[in-house]
Amino acid sequence: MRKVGIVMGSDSDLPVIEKAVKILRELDIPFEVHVYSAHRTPEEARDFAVHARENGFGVMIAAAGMAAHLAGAIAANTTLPVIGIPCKGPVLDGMDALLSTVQMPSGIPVATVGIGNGANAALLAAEILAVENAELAARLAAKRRADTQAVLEKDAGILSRL
Ligand code: RP5
Repeated sequence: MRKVGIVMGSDSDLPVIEKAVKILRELDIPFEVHVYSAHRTPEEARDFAVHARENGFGVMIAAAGMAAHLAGAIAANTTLPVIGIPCKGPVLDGMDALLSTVQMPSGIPVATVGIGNGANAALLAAEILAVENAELAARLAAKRRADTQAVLEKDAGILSRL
């Protein structure tokens, strides 16, 4: 199976990436994680994106906060699908990163998930890889059923919590 390439702009983004990694492990999807910044280590970020396809990656996840150009910088250097995760920073509650990540110019798409939503980034990456992988598609379907069941159990127990 092709790998998911994960980059974060700073190790302070780790709590968001932990949510993604938990799901990738649950679905048995191989991945690599790096701290590369569009601003602080632009050459490393670029090289990772340029060589991603030949290095066995099938989809990229990029998480960054503040002036969050990382996902866009990765997308500019590969035609693999890129999923951006805007991260909450010390000010503006992540709205800065959301707009910086989602407002890409035509021609260089970044599929942006909600602020801090590492889980959805991993699920979307899994869905992309599952297009050509029936076993992974089955694991995804099983996870969807289990997640649905967990909500139904909450429904059944909600009155007892009031
Ligand atoms: C961004 O700036 C990073 O992605 C991080 O979310 C934010 C703050 O970085 P640190 O100052 O915590 O390293 O580039």
